[in-house]
Amino acid sequence: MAAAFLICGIFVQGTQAALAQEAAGHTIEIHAKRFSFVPAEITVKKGETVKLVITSDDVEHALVIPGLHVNAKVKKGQPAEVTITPDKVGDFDGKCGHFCGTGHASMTFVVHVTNSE
Ligand SMILES: [Cu+2]
Repeated sequence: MAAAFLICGIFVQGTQAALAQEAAGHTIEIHAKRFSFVPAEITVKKGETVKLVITSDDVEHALVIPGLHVNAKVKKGQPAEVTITPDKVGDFDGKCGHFCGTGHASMTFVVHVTNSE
């Protein structure tokens, strides 16, 4: 009886840890700087939850990815966090959504969403 409880306890603990990891997904750090995002493209799997942490290295920027419903203001000294779980395979174009100077239009970003297999 005691042994059964013990095994059960270990199993539950392991499952909770796995679930917590799954929910958290993984984090991708992106830096915004006149006039580019670094990295300028990322690849994520369909159905996978990914947290994007966007940091400005100079002035205010924004990361806008219409196809993934992302619109994040990125103020200097205030990293922005966005969580995405893409449900479609494809390439989703993003760009800077806050005018930041002459090269603003060249601040592009791409999310490649691939099949989970
Ligand atoms: Cu800009």
